[in-house]
Amino acid sequence: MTSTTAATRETQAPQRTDAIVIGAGFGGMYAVHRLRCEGLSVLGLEAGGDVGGTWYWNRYPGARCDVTSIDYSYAFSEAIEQEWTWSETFAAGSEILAYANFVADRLDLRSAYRFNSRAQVIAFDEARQVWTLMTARGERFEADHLIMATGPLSLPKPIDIPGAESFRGELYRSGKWPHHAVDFSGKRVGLVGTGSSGIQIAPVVAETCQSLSVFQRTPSFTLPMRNRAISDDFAAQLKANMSGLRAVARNTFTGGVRPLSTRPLFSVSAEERNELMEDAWNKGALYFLGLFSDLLTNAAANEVVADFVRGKIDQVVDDPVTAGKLKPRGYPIYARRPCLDTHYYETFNKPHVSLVDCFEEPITAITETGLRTTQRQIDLDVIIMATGFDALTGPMLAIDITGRDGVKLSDAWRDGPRSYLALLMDGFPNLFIIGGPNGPSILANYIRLDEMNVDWVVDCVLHMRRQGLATVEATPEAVARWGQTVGEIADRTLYVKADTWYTGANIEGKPRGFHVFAGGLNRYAEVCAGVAAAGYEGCSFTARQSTI
Ligand code: N01
Repeated sequence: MTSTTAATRETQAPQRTDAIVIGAGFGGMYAVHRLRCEGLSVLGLEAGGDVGGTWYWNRYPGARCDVTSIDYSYAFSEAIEQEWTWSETFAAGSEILAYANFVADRLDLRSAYRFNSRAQVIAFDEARQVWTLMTARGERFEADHLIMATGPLSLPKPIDIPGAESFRGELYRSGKWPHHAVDFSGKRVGLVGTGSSGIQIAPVVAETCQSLSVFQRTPSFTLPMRNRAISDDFAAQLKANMSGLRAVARNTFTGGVRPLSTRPLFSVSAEERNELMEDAWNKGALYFLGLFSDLLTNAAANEVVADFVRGKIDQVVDDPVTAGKLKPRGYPIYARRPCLDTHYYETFNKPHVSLVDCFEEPITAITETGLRTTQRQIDLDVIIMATGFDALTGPMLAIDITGRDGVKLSDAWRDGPRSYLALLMDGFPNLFIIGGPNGPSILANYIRLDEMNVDWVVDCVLHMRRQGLATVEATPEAVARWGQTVGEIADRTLYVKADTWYTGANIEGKPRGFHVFAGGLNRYAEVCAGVAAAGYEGCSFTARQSTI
């Protein structure tokens, strides 16, 4: 872009719509659709080149959702449910992206969006009661309502190992994977990071590369996904029973139809629970995750299950030293996001795959020819950084947002994110968040949460229009009360016992805290519906100013 073009854009009158939706992931797409259905003018902005959100960016080999495809899909349209057929129980990233594209085509969503448009500076103009926005390309827009559907995991963590620019080979990041095919054959590959992304990447890359070195710092607990093809018969049965499945899912803790138990671990004998765990392990993670009710509240029960999984690592991995290093210790199972894998532990039995323990030998630099640890230089042709995200708050804080009285979001969230129901804030009128911090967020089925949040937001906007109201925001008291509720529930769980991206521990200098509502999606839905039914209790509105 020439500077003249940028200057011209800055002097042009900004385009004005009723609402701006930031993000073309599942939350943003549904927000655009619902607002348009209600007759509002909507502009969608998306930094990527097309729809899909996380699935647009995370195209790494082996990418697959750890929520079943039947749950990880929209429920708002029966027609779409009937027209789309999933091919596997856990869909691959490419199939989910194809689904996002199918929905975008079906509902003509792209016509509302500007792609390759990254929102950069956003400010509330109090005199005019309007949000003003400028993109990284200098385009300017205005709207009454601003809907942040920026996602919890859309900002990759910066590479914190020095020397990346000096590497002469190929360097990829799992969260910003290129759109072209990457050929690993005959190449020495180094994979840094063993969270959900790294654990999915390793087995696939190991199939074709010359050698794979997996750089592991904190070992993750991972469970066998046991993904299966969905037969035509089963797909037909699912479609025939979709409304019932959706009703069940809506009333669960996670928003999915997976099995859940009310049985505390120590309520059954050691022999019986071993049989239960063995059976569930063989059936797959979906069953294993729902075995006992108290794993996140009872440390002793948690340790029994953690030990079972460690025992499985011993059974699968041939080399006892490697098996020992792969075993997670020092934090409760499920306090970090449990990973679901396909042959991850088995991958370490391949002669060309090795594990580098970054606790014993931390990586000190990326060099011209590979990675250097405190003990040696490992020469590589390809480095894959699967090192995670500045999660939950990072994507919104990456935008320069200024609310009422010139208050910056970065100041309002200096000690951690503050919000009411994860939907509204105080001091940021008409700014709505979809899937935001302090909500069920990453503990829930995200698409169910997106739909729930969008419906609440759109209903609130319609309420305002009916009542002649100009702005809505949360009261400071409601924000404080909600923060306390979220904190009290978190403190009763083991989530707070691990250093994870859940708590901000993966980003240096980030305020620590578990800013996720751990009371269940079903409970959260009740609370949000109750607030709306009580006339938006905890919210303050201003009336529309007369123009006469
Ligand atoms: O990121 P992570 P992710 N040197 O933060 C390591 C979702 N997701 O992209 O823990 C060496 O979990 C870091 O080590 P440590 C899902 O919610 C879902 O894998 O900091 N290592 C860790 O091992 C998931 O939880 C799906 O000690 C370094 C890893 O990098 C979330 O995204 C698939 C390092 C980062 O793991 C994030 O997963 C993928 C360094 N300097 C993602 N810096 C599915 O649906 C970081 N690490 C299946």
